[in-house]
Amino acid sequence: MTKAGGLVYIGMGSNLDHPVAQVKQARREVAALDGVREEEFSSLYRSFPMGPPDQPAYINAVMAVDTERPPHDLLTALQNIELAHGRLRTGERWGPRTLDLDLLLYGRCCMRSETLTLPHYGLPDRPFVLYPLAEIAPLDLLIPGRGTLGELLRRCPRDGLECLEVDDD
Ligand code: A4P
Ligand code: MG
Repeated sequence: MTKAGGLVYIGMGSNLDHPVAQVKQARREVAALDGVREEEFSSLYRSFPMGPPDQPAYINAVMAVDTERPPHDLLTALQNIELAHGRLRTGERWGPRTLDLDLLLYGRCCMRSETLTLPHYGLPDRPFVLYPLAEIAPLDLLIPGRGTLGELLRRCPRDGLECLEVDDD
């Protein structure tokens, strides 16, 4: 269990080079990290791109893990997985990507450092984060500084978000 208490939630997104396979593979790789145990994994969702519209639809999912690895160390491990998936940082804001792994929540930890903001700044108003999260987390989950997951969800239209499948492999 994290020192901050509670689980760690990781948001996954991909819209290049077989996004469904990218996300499924990333799930296995995160679960195989030292000191990390998978607790839950949401369905896969298809979402309209946030950002430049001339890019493919995204596949998104959320994973819950239990870990004692500290937040920055875990972020580095996630970024290494992104790199292994051929992630290129072109500088285009919200541009297309093979794999994006965001640390959404780390228990009840709140922090803002040069490289890590917790909770993730986009969590409160992104349907492709909130709906998968609500599938695997209780609606009374406290998002530090933002209220409960249920409250955020009520204010967030689905925006065409589509649940693809129950992912049980
Ligand atoms: N960083 C700070 N806090 C965190 C955190 N909690 N988790 C820093 C992960 N990273 C965090 O990220 C930029 C920097 O954020 C990192 O160096 C890290 O130290 P990045 O992955 O290099 O770039 P990015 O992901 O393009 O930037 P940004 O602004 O974080 O984008 P988002 O919020 O990840 O959004 N549309 C749909 N439908 N679905 C998506 O998943 N994703 C994005 C990217 C755009 N449009 C999308 C989706
Ligand atoms: Mg990111």
